[in-house]
Amino acid sequence: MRTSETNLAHLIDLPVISDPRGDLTFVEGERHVPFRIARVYYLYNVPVDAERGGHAHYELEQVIFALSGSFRITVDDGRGRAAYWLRDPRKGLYIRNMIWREMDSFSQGAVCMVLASHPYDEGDYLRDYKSFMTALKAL
Ligand code: T46
Repeated sequence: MRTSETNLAHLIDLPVISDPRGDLTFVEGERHVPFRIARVYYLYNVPVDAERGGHAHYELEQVIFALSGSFRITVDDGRGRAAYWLRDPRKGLYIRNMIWREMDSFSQGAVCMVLASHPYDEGDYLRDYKSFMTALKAL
């Protein structure tokens, strides 16, 4: 696993095993990603003009992959923003808790897979930017 760091998020490079039959990439919780994987979900049939995300999580950590196609993720820690283009299925974006994220610019047919540290819990979401900033200040 190789990572490139920023304060807001970092990219994780997964292993790839290539042979004449194609490429194989695998991921193991607590080895390639820094948490036990409790949930996997994926986004597909996303219209190219769709905007997803627009929230943060109190506790949830995630690693986000573009299994096919590409899209942009903008991350925000309340002090600064950074944008990442995901387009390589071997590279995942690790986003810790208390980071606002927005996703857009999906290519036609893009497939986004997300590995998550916890089961789904709507109570873990901050879906309003002002509430996110207030929660950050309370930390
Ligand atoms: C994130 C980005 C990358 C469930 O019932 N179970 C689930 O595991 C998920 C992820 C969602 N849902 C429900 C909650 C909403 O009623 O599915 C509906 C759509 O979810 P949401 O609007 O949160 O979808 P996105 O694409 O904006 O955000 C999702 C994740 O929720 C979020 O954690 O970081 O993908």
